[in-house]
Amino acid sequence: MSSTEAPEPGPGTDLDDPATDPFDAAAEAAAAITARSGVPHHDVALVLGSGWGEAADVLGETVAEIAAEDVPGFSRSGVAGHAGTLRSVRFVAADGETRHALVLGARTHYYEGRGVRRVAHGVRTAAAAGARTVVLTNGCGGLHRAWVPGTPVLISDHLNLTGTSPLEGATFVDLTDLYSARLREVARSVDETLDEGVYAQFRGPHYETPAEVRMVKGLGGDLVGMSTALEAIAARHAGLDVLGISLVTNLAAGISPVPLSHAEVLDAGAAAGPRISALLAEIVRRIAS
Ligand code: 8IG
Repeated sequence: MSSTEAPEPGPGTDLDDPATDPFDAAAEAAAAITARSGVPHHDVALVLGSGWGEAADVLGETVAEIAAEDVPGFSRSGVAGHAGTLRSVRFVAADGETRHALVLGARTHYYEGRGVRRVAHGVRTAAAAGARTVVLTNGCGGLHRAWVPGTPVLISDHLNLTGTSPLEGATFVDLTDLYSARLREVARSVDETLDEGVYAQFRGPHYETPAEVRMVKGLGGDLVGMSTALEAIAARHAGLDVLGISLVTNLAAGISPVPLSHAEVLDAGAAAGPRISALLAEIVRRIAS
C-alpha cells in the first residue's frame, strides 16, 4: 500500500455497531488521516463551527485536505456554512517550533440524529491522532446585548440541556474545570478584552423560544447553541484539554425584536471571519508552544 492510500475499514470498527469500541473507530480514523496526510502526529486539534471556517488558512500551510467521507466515521456536513473536510495544517508555534494542527471542518451535530458516537468521533479522533488540546469553536446565540453579532466569547462552563451524554456505560468523568482556566488565560493573553460565559446546549435544530431563553438566563447561561457541550465532555473523557470559543452571531430569541434566521448567522460569521480567524490562529500558536 502506498503511503497516500487510507487503510480499508478494519473489522469491528463500524460506529453504528454497538459492539464496536468507539476508541477503536477513532484509532482507525487517525490512521487514515496519517496515511493521507503523511503527518504521523498532530499536536492540537480545532473544530471549526459557524463563522470560523477561515481560521485554518490564517494559521499556516495546509499539508493535506481530506474529504470527510474518506475518513472512517466522518461524513460531509449537511449544514450550510460548515465545511466537509479535515485538514492537516503545519504552523509555527509561538516558541518558533513547527507544529501540526488537525482542523476538523466536519462536525456532526446531535440534531442530525446519527447518534452521540458520531458527535464524539471528531474529538476522539483528534486524541487518537496525538492531540493533547482541542479548541472547540461554534456560532451561537447570546443573551447579552453587549455581545453584538460578531463578538467572540470564551466558554467558561456549560449547561448540557440535550438530555444525553456522549459517554456510554458507567463512565463517571469529572467535569470540574472542563473548560481549562489555563487555556482561557492563554486566550486572554492574545486579547484581554475577551469576555467569557456559560454555554447552554440545546438539542436543536430549532432555535429556542423566548421562554426557553428566559429559562437559560435563570439557570445562569449566557450563550445558547447546539454543538459544543457534548463534544467537550467527550474530549475530556478522551484526555484532551479543552478551550471553547463561541462566536455570537445573533441575539438569542426574545432578546432581539427580530426573528432569528440562518442567513443572519452566516452573515455575522462572514463579517467577523477575518478578525476571529486571526485571533484563533494566534491563540493556537501560543497553546502549542
Ligand atoms: I449560529 O440562537 C446559532 N446557533 N440553540 N440558539 C441555538 N443555537 C444557535 C443559535 C441560537 N445561533
